[in-house]
Amino acid sequence: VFQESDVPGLVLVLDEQEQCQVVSLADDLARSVRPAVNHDFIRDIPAAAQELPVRVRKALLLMRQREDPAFAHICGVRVDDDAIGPTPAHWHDTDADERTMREQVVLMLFGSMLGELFGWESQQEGSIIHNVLPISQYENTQINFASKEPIWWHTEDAFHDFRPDYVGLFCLRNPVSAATTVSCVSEWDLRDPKFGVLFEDRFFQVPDNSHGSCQEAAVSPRPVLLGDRRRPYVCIDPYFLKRPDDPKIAEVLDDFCETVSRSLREVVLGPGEALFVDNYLAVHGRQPFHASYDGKDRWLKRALISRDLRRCWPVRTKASRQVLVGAVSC
Ligand SMILES: O=C(O)CCC(=O)C(=O)O
Ligand SMILES: [Fe+2]
Repeated sequence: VFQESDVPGLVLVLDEQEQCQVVSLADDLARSVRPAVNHDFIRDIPAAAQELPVRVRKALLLMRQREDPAFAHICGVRVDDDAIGPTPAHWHDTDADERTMREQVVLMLFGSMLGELFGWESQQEGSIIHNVLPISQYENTQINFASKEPIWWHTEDAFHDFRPDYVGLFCLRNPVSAATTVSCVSEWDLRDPKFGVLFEDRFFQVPDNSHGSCQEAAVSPRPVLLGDRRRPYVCIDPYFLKRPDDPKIAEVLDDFCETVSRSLREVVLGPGEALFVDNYLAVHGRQPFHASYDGKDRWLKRALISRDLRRCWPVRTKASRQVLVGAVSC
């Protein structure tokens, strides 16, 4: 059924009929939500998603139920480049949000097959759908608004106990073919017993820049690998991980990072393509690219998805069950 590749990911190319089905479903919903996505609307999405093409539902449900594939690349939704208008200069642009309602709805529909969408209070003002676009002020910063600086591969929100189970990206435009990078746990040779130390609670992961500058926030030690030794889950953002004091442990960590980097692949998202990454079974990042700040730059929408928001009750905000306390500001 699917165009299976020889990698631990799945590629699904929608046919003509499926494309129309997705777009008309999204358009109907988008019309009812203008001008802004609100939480009542998001709660209606899972029921509407039952009307997605069966191949899309099967692919994403497979990813959720079997925990394999570790990522899904879904291609074929048409994006009208004129209708979405210029790439905004900042993530906070309500006009741009309105122009891209259809695309946001597609991302929500697809994402809801994997779980519940949520936002962080400390990130893009609690938005459920994020903008990923270059902002000149962050050109050289380790954040998804960067362009000259690569985004080192990472687990999304690795510092947080209630990090997303999946990260969903939907590409609006990518004129310079900047690549998203992905590497999957199943590709890493971790048989060497030395990697056992990575399962121990000894690593200090601080919040990344997207949650504001809280580098000094108190964090408790945690493992980099968890679960079954033969098929572990991963949780690491090396750029924001404190270097272990013990040189032997630091060396194991370096070897681990090298192992991950060796199997890093590039996925170039084109307009209308979505990528869902299992945030426990794969890491992702992005290659650097040239930003022009001319309204035509690369522009993605992003969603964070939890398999179960109920377990996130300790960090629920008053505002909504779907907005969680991220990094505590300092
Ligand atoms: O821009 C991309 O392709 C991915 C960036 C990223 O890591 C993110 O937004 O979480
Ligand atoms: Fe990321």
